Amino acid sequence: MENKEIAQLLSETADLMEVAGEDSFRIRSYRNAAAVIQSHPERVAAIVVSTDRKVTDIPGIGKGIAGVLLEICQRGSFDRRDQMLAKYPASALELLKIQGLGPKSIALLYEHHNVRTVDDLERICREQKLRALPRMGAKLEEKVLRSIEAYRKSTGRFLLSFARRTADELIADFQSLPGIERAEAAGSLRRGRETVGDLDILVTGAGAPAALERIVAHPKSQETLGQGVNKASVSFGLERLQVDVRALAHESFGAAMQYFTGSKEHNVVLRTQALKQGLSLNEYGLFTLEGEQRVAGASEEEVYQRLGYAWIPPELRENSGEFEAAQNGALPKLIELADMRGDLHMHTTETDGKATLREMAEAAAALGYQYIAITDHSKALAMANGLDEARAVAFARQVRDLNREGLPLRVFSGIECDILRNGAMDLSEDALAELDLVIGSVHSHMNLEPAEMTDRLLRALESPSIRIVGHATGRRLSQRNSYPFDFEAVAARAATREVLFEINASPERLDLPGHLARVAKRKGCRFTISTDAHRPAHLHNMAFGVITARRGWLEAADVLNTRPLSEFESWLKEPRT
Ligand code: DGT
Ligand code: CA
Ligand code: CA
Ligand code: ZN
Repeated sequence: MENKEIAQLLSETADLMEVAGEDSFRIRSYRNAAAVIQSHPERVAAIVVSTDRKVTDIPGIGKGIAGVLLEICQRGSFDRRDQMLAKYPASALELLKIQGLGPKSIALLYEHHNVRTVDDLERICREQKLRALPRMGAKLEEKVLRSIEAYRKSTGRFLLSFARRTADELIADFQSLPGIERAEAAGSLRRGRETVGDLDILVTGAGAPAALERIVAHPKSQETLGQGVNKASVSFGLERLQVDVRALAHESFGAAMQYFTGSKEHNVVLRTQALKQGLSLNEYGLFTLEGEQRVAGASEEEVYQRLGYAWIPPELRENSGEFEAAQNGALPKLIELADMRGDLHMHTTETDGKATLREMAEAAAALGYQYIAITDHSKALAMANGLDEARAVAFARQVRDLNREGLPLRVFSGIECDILRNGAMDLSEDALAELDLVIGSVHSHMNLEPAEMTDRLLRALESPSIRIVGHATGRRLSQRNSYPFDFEAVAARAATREVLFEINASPERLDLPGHLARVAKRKGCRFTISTDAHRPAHLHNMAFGVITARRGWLEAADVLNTRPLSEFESWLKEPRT
């Protein structure tokens, strides 16, 4: 069993114990152990079962937890967890994912109204019974209903980053089998959607049938959902991500990639187009209607070309104008990861980051960047120890000195300055002017009326210092919807003020989403793509930001931090009013 899975069992149990109102000391010990195990560099399960090592040698793991770990390794669960699951249905864990509801509220709802599932919860809210409970109220009832809606939208879907990781793991596994020619992911993952419903993996070569055997027998496969000659489906990992694996003949690979990449809407148009030309298109190839002769299928390019289109990048296959563009030679030359020259949003130990400026600079230099901006938080984010004016100015000076002393790449002093509720910047313009780069972001008061939120953002755009709007919609994938506001009005003003939109590459955000980036581009906006890294490993998330930009039809020229250092510096020095 992997560390992550063990950690999950422990923290789920802690959650349920909290609902049960149990001793907080025990709860904390499970939570702490979960954190320790999750970040332990070695597989804890291996230590538990080894004869010459003791799991209690890991700092933070005591005798009690050691016993629990042994039980988990022996039978995949432990006493306490079984007790909790006997008391509360596993669906109570789901209730904890509804924003605005803590364990105490869930316990109350369970006690008074036998709320066991999200459906139960919704009914109780609609019947206005939640507001009558102690410390609740009508406002919370509304909030919970909105959270349920957000949760339903997200549920059953997985973050792109997680889907990518799982697919890469499986593809590497398949490729280690003999006789595998190609193994690739299709579906929404290949289109770069921000969340993915299930994985679609296609395999060719003499070894392809063995890949189907392999996925069914995989130690992490929880359940076989279907198994045939050409296809196997399993539910994979503790997260129960569905994985569909298809074995294909070499000459069908292109047609199959095309078909299973989708989207459905895109494929409908392409099939219709084929029929108009007397051809039929399916996952095996492109065929003549009479005689059923194959005219294309080994590669996607030949399928598109035979039908009169240039090859369409997967990120554009949403039936939103890509066919016209592909017919007229008007497809964009989409931005690529290799175009990126810098990363303009990251945090350090100065606020809530986990690494120092120098560590972040070294990690960024290793990625081949020419420059970065360090953009720690401002004082309104007190929880993150945000910078006040004095600290911000001192930080700018410190960065100037460090650059002189020598850094592995050029570092700019920046700040991610909070946009306050009224649209004012959190720090004085005098202080902001000392910094090289100012990102303005909303982190609070996200439940304003749309008109008020629009005004707030419009006012922020009037700041002489703001150069970039950070994660403009505020969404948190699977957790929180965007706050509603008039995006087009804000984009139009941003274009006039020459303030850029960030595409935040953090997998939980991917904000702006692709479709809004496209809207903003039409309004004349330009962009940055940055990771919002809180530790060096997060710098790799740039890839997800670039995919999101591609879904917004963006080219390298639309994105400021594809520019070489000299050009970026002249942009920084442009006079502002
Ligand atoms: P997802 O998994 O919900 O994130 O989205 P997709 O796009 O990966 O959808 P999925 O896994 O149901 O199907 C993969 C692709 O197969 C889909 O994008 C288009 C293609 N496809 C074409 N026709 C059909 C059809 O009739 N049914 C299904 N299920 N897929 C189809
Ligand atoms: Ca899929
Ligand atoms: Ca599928
Ligand atoms: Zn932020």
